[in-house]
Amino acid sequence: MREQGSRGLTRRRVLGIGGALGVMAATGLSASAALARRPSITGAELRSAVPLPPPFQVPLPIPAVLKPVSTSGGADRYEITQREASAEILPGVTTPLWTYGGTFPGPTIESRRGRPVTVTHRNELPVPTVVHLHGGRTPAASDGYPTDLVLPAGWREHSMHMGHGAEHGMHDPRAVVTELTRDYTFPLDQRPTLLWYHDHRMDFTAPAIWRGLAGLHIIRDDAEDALGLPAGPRELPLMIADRAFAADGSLAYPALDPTLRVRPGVREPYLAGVLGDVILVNGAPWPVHEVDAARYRLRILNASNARHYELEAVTDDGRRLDLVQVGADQGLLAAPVTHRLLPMAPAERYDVVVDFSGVPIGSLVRVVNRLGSGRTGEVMAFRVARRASDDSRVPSRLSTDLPDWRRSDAVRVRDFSFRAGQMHAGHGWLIGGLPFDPARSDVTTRLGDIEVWRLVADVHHPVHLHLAGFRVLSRSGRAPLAHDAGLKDTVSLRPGEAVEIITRFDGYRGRYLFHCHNAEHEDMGMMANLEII
Ligand SMILES: [Cu+2]
Repeated sequence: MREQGSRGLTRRRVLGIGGALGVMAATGLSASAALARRPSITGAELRSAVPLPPPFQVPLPIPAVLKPVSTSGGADRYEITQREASAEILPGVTTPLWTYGGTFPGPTIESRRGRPVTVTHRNELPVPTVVHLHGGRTPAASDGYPTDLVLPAGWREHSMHMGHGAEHGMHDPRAVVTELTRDYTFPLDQRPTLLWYHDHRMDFTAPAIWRGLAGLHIIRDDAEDALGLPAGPRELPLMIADRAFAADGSLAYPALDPTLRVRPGVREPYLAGVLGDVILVNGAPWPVHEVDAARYRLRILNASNARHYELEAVTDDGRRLDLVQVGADQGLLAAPVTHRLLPMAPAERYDVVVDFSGVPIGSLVRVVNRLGSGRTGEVMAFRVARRASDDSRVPSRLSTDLPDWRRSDAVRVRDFSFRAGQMHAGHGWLIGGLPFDPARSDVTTRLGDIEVWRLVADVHHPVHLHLAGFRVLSRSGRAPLAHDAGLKDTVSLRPGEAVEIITRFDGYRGRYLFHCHNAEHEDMGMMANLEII
C-alpha cells in the first residue's frame, strides 16, 4: 500500500494515528498543534532551575584531539576511560557528568580513510555501557549492538544481589558481554566525514547521551585535503545539544529510575522526547567564537536527544549569510548546495562553508534556531574580529564517488511505519507496529543487495541505518529537499510524511540495527534488527 503524504492527510486519517495524539495531548501540545501539518516540536521541554547566562559570553570550546597510545603496525590504538567527572558548563555552576575521558564532548578522534583504529574503552561508570560509532562502516562485533554490554566492575554480583539479573537487555542469547573493557575496531574504509561516537545501551541510550557520553570522530583523506576547503583554525566542529539544569547544578532528566540501573523510561509528559532550555555548542551555553573575516568550514552535528533545529546565520544588520553545504552525513556532496536555512534533526550532520568576509569588523554573526522560542531560538555567535587573507576555496566539483543507485537496481522494496503504539501495556514507539526485540529478525538481506525502503511517520522521526549510507529518493511522492543531497545515514521524517530511501547493504555481514534517533523513542522500542547475510 502506498502511504499518503502529508498533503493528502485527512483529518480522519490523522485521528486514526490515535496513540500519537494521546502522546501529544500528554506532552501539553494543544489539539490544534497536534493536528497541524508540521508540529515543529516532538517532545516536551524541561526548565532549568538555575539562572542561565546571557548569550555569547562563554568562548566556544574545541574538543581536544585524542593522541593515540600506539601507531605501529598500520593501525592507530586509542584508550578511553568512561568515568564520572564534573564540569563548569554554566558559569559558577558545577555539573556532574558521565564522560568519555573526563570531558563533554569526549575527545575527538582524527583518522585517515582506510587506516584502522582500535579504541579500548574502559567502563568506570556505575552502569553498563555500549559504544556505537554513528556513521561508521564497522564490523558487527564493534558496532555497539545494544545488548553487547561492557559491564562495570562488580555489576554481575550487584545484579544477582538485587535479584534483577534478567533485566532488560540481559536475555539476548547472541549478546557478547564483556567486563570492564572492550576493544572496538573500526576499519574506517569509507568516505571521509564527521562521525560521532555515543552510548547505545539497551533501554538507556537517551539518558546516557544526555549525561555526556558523546564525542566526535573525523575521517579525512588526501582527495578531500586537496580541495582547498577552509582548514586548520578555520575548520570548526560544532556539536549542538540542548540540556536542562537542576537546582543542584546537575543535568535534569525525567528518568523513571535516576540511577539508570533497572527501570528504563521517562515520566509521562516526556514520552515524545526530552528537550532542554539551554543550547550547548561543544558543551558550552550559547558560546561565542572570534573569527577572521574569511571563509570557515563548520562541521555541524545535532547531538540533541529530540530537538530539531532550523539554523540561520544572521548578521547584526539582519542579513542572512549563505550556508554553502559541501557535505552530508556520509561525506562530500558532488557539488555545493547553497542554503539560507538548514533544518537539522537529531544525529544529522551538515558540513557547510560560511563566508564572513563581507561582515563589518567587530560585529556579530548569530546562529539562530528558527524552531526555537526565547532562549532556544539562539545557538551561538561568531564575532568577526579582523581582516585576513584567505586562500581557501569551495570547488564547484567536490566529489565524483557518490553512489548513483537507481530505483530499477533495487531487488526489493520494504515498507516501515514509525508510529506511537502500545508496548508492554504502556506507551511505546513502534516500527511496523512492533517494539524492538533483539531476538526477532525484522530485516534479512544479502550482502550487496540494493533495496528501496519506504518510511512513513506519524510525528517527527529521524531514522538512522547502521552500517549503510543511503540516498533520499522522494518525500511524499515529490522530489527530495535541497538538504537531502548526498549520502545520508539519518533522514528526518516529518509528521505525516512518507520518505523513500535507496541503499546497498555493503561492507560486512552480521546483525545491525535501524532505529529512530529521537533517543527517547529509541529507548521506548523504536529500533529493529537488520541482519546482513
Ligand atoms: Cu522517533
